[in-house]
Amino acid sequence: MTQNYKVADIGLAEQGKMKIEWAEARMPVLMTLRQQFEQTQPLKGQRIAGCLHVTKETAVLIRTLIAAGAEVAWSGCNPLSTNDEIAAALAADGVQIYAWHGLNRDEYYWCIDKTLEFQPTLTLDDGADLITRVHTTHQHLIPTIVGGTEETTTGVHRLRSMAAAGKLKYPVLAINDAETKWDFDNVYGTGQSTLDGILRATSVLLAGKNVVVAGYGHCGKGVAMRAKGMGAHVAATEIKPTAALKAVLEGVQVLDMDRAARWGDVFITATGVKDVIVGRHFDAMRDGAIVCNTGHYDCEINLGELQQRAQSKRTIRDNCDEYVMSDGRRIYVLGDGRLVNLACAEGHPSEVMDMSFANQFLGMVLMAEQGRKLQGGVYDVPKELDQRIAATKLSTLGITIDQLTPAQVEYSNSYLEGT
Ligand code: RBV
Repeated sequence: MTQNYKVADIGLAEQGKMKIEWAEARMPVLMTLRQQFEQTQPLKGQRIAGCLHVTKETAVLIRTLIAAGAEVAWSGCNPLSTNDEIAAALAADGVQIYAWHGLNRDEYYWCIDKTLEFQPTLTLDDGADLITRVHTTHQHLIPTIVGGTEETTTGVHRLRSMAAAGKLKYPVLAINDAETKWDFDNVYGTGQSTLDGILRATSVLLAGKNVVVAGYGHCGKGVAMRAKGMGAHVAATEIKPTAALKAVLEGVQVLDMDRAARWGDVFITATGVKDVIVGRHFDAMRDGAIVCNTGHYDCEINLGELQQRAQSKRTIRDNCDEYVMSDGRRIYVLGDGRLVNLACAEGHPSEVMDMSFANQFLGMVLMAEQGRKLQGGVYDVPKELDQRIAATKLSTLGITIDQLTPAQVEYSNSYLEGT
């Protein structure tokens, strides 16, 4: 029998299974959906190709998709985010998975292409690399794909550009834009896990440090909030006037990067744009500066320009490279400038991924049922689905909320009531 997986070490499966069990106990919404849809099998007959970080939380999503009837083939969506124990556990359970930590660019696309050999009917993306691959090298698959989903801000942005150019050939749900995704995952998930990654890679004291957050979107805001909570002085850099103003009114000083480069001890990029920190910024940084990225792609920090300036480079701790400049200053780069929360820690906590992946799961069900009727393009997650996920999360937390009385409904719909 040919092996339908490629992972680092299948012998790690038992550790992986325990980690998945740990996550399952913290993802009650997804587990509720699993129980519900095991009966009705809405994904029966669907072949799902997924390209999303291979973490314990993703494993819970994969198990839920399978429980609802789908066949699944999976690859990671970042060379450094695969947890090898989880990949082994999934392979041991019979999932077609092609993912290992530290793969190179060619191997990365080889893994994605393996999942496309499986001729998916649905695609599930984080960063849109899989959809892009379908639309460039595997266009023959488009007629049999009914729809897709996209997890993250950067991916949704790419897909909207593709759709505007008339190039997106099947419907894709923008999971990122669901309120139960961006308002929680991007803020609290990124906030905590980014600091978790920095601390695991460096173990520095954050209290009293000058922390520069590049980009004050939902992710940057979450990181800034948590860094402040740890006692750091926080500054943000921005290109969007309204975002910069929000930072100011939330007590975060705003600097341009040239000034921030001189001021900061720790730099975290969260912009989704390339070349946010470049050579002249490295020239201005103080000795011991720590630089990392929490945006989807690794282009935010221009490591080529750092490399050119550096006299030497060594890995001084796990996931922490020391670059020594010609004047003796040392600059530390974490996780090769890739998503620091996934490269250096475990990604977002299970409790928050519970809601993101409930959206992914229900998004897949929706696309299986309705994708055929939709044109190519980017679609929003229906509002009622968002509220349903939030309501389930609340009930699993044992929290009850009020309901409008008929009189209150009438009041809120009336335009005649005044003082
Ligand atoms: N992300 N997934 C995890 N633990 O599985 N952590 C973070 C996990 C996702 C998150 O939803 C974000 O939008 C995306 O990674 C960025 O690639």
